[in-house]
Amino acid sequence: MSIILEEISEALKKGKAKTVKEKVQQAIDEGIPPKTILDDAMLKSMGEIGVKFKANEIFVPEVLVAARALNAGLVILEPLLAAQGIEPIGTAVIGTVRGDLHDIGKNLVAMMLRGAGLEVIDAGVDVSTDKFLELAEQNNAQIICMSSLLTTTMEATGEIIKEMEDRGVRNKYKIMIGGAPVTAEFAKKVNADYYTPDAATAAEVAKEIVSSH
Ligand code: B1M
Repeated sequence: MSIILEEISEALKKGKAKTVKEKVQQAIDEGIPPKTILDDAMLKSMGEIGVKFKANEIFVPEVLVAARALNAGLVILEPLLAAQGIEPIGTAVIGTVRGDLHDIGKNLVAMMLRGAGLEVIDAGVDVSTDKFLELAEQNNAQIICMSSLLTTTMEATGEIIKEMEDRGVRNKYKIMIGGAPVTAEFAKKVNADYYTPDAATAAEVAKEIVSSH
């Protein structure tokens, strides 16, 4: 890997957003293709962050600063990638379900999905069935991701899936659910397609879903 790509990678892993932004610009000025910068420096190092996070070698704050650094570089790369017709690998809509205002975990999942190369439409918190479906439809999403942190709102996840079934649109999307009280058993009970315990696993599974879609 060229020195500049290594520098971007290191700065991203250390969460140095300003350095990432400057070095990404420098790499572009040196003629390195935006896709190479994205894949070989940024997504690769974000993937490494995910692996360490999963192994409890680093924690939420480190992931958040790395994700912020990733976003700083993406601001420069995205218009160039779009101009070259380089598409994200897939699209996911993510939100915290209705009645629930917790968004730290949901934001982490969104960042990891972006880090895996997906376009992520963030519906925010307290998200209704209508909102999930409207955004999924508008953006041709393949995946709907629902987060819930309360034992009460976890039930809303099941209700939203049931409402999707009643409207005949359930099978248009793969549904992934997660959040502290959610389990694989619960996901099965409410007919979600996937349960993932953390943001890094969510990104891995999302990547698999869109590549087999
Ligand atoms: Co609240 N809260 N809170 N809270 N809060 C909990 C969840 C609670 C366990 C605290 C406790 O009592 N010990 C408890 C829930 C109890 C229960 O239901 N059994 C609780 C409660 C009761 C409440 C209120 C009802 C309190 C009140 O007002 N009486 C209230 C509810 C408001 C509402 O939502 N309607 C409330 C409010 C709040 C704050 C606003 C103060 C704040 C939220 C701020 C914010 O999010 N912007 C807050 C916080 C911060 C917490 C705790 C302390 C931390 C949650 C968090 O962000 N964790 C929490 C206690 C705790 O967990 N220690 C608590 C860090 C985050 C990275 O983890 O979100 O689990 P988490 O995400 C993980 C995984 O779960 C997973 O990936 C992430 C990591 O990789 N994941 C997914 C998450 N979503 C996923 C989706 C996926 C896949 C994986 O696929 C789609």
